[in-house]
Amino acid sequence: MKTINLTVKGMTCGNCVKHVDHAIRSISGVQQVDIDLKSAIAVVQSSEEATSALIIKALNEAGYPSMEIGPEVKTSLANKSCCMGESNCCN
Ligand SMILES: [Cu+2]
Repeated sequence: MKTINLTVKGMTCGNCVKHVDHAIRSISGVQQVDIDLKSAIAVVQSSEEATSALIIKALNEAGYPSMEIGPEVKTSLANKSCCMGESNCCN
């Protein structure tokens, strides 16, 4: 098992989170996906089979450009999303 941390652009509501979750889980080898909407970060637990390149490609195709980040970037990105948990910001 390994952990892949990603920033995901374009998530503005719970539906986006579902789409991103679904896109990531479609990659074989992915075991668990945790997505934080506010900080625009997805944390993926997977086997070696699932690479960050495959996940990023799937997310790009789903319309959510993403980038792999190290675990240390997580905190500095917190609270920088435009939406901050509002429910209707996806228009
Ligand atoms: Cu949305």
